[in-house]
Amino acid sequence: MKINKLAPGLGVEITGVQMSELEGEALNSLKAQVYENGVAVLRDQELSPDQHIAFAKRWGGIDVNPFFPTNSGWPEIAEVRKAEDQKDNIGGGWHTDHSFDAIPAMGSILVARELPPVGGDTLFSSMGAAYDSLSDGLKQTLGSLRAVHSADHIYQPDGYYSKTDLAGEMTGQDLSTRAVHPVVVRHPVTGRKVLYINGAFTLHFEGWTREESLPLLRYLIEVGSRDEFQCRVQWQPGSVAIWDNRATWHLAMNDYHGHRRVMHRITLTGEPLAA
Ligand SMILES: O=C(O)CCC(=O)C(=O)O
Ligand SMILES: [Fe+2]
Repeated sequence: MKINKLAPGLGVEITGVQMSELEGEALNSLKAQVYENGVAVLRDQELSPDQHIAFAKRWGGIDVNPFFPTNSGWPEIAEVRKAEDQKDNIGGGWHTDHSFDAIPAMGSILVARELPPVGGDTLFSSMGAAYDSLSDGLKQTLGSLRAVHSADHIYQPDGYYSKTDLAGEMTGQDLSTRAVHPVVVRHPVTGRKVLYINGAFTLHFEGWTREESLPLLRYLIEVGSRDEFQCRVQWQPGSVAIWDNRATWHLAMNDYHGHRRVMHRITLTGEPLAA
């Protein structure tokens, strides 16, 4: 396994292994890379949908995402698609997946299936580094706060994703989502303190109004999206990214209009979060 850093603060590129063959100690060292670095991109993978599912099961549990179109025949796989004539993309703003669940998904395994000729990169940002950069005073204030998360404004039929592929999936389902989490979470594996709010799903601090919360939320979102905490994954045929939702945010670049992009995603089960 050859490992190169993608940026000083987070992200590694891994070559020289086939995920489909990884188990035991080798799988554990890949897991450690993801937990320590937030995101790992593996190159030159030959991974069929069945092998994608088998790998995710060896990692841990699979959360079937109720909001995404499944790839016919593989309910565990969500398709993240953008058509040639589509303008809005999925994941185009900074977010972490599933913070609106009581036990948010640990992370995802995203496989490139159809890529635009250029563009369509995914950016990641380190929430450990963002937290570390704050003053002791703000850290102390945030340490006593919890925040309310929901995705109702995104997945409801008139929500933000009604202009994407997800629209058709959303009819007739109970889509109400709500969870409360500490604003600063101790990463369940590394023990590192991470900032756990995000621009897509965090509505307000518990016990505060939305209006009162917005100035501080906006400030934290600005800090979390600074260049110095980011890395960029440039996809190639055969690339697979595995990321940790607790340690990172991500953003899918929407700079390839007129071209199709199809990714296969499996969401990994997480564990309860605590301060
Ligand atoms: O398409 C991508 O690069 C990422 C989209 C996204 O936000 C996700 O799959 O969670
Ligand atoms: Fe996402």
